[in-house]
Amino acid sequence: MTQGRSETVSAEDIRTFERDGIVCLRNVLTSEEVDHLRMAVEKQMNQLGKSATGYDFEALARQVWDRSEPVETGAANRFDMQAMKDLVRGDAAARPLMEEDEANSQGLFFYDVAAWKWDSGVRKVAFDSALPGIAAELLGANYLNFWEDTTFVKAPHTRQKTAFHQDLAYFQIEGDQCVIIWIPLDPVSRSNGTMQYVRGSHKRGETYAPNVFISQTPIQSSPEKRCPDIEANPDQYDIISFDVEPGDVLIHHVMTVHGAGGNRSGNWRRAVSFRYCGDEVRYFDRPGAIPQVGLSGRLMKGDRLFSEDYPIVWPKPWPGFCLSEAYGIHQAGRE
Ligand SMILES: O=C(O)CCC(=O)C(=O)O
Repeated sequence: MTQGRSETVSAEDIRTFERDGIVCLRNVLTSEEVDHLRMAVEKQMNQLGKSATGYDFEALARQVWDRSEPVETGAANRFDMQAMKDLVRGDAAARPLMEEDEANSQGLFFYDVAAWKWDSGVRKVAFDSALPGIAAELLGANYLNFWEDTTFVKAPHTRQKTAFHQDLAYFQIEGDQCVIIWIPLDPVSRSNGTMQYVRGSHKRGETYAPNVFISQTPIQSSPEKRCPDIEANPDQYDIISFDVEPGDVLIHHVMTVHGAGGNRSGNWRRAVSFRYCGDEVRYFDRPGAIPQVGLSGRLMKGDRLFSEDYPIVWPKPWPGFCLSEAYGIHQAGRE
């Protein structure tokens, strides 16, 4: 592969991405790469209750709507869940975004972030797979920084939907040269919560406040407007979704509005999403953006993302260069 041209993205894919704000690419990751991610997700899930960053949003939703006892989050301290509960309960327009499910079991909507910081397998895929080249090409970026990975798992019979939202205002960035690559680790279709995208919504020129995933309720500190209630009026929107297999990826623009159904099936729906920013993006400590974990704190408003927090993953110093290994040496040297 020559630098700047990816063998897995065609001119038609680029047109689709620019027009729709979403493109599905098939067979991009190898089974070994998918396995690296599965193993990292398993480790994250085993740490639920013990890690600082792992949450079960289905449990939060149950407590919001059942008005039950405080949310038990163990060692997780990234969010103030009681404040989230109060926020949703205080929102007159909020309502449960739950699938009807006969099994009505206690599902699990697992959420975690930043496995790249401690897992070499995630770094291998984030830095050294075909993904950085594809992202750079779709964005027309000269270079690319890796922003973060996020894990979204819906266990069998998880009723909680992912509320429709737009990603920009979740991130401490200015500029929209950014893509999100959603990577299924199981076969995913409508029945177990494939992603749904409002086609062309990246071109509306509107920024929406982040919400709390279980409800459209906006994060209070964001000055942006509330995302329209797409769940209540799906026919008014051009919503597209894709049945995907492990190895496929769904790539959306940071302004594209998207959400997902719950998992009504008896199968798992594990996914990881990677976020990449191009050279036009600048750091901006955006009010209402979700706090990131373990940052060096070196970047100021208006800075390029040059920092150990956001490694440059494209272009490579030379073809075949293995950035994840170099990063591992850098990390080891610091311990
Ligand atoms: O997997 C999900 O349910 C949501 C994923 C998402 O919103 C994202 O990757 O930006």
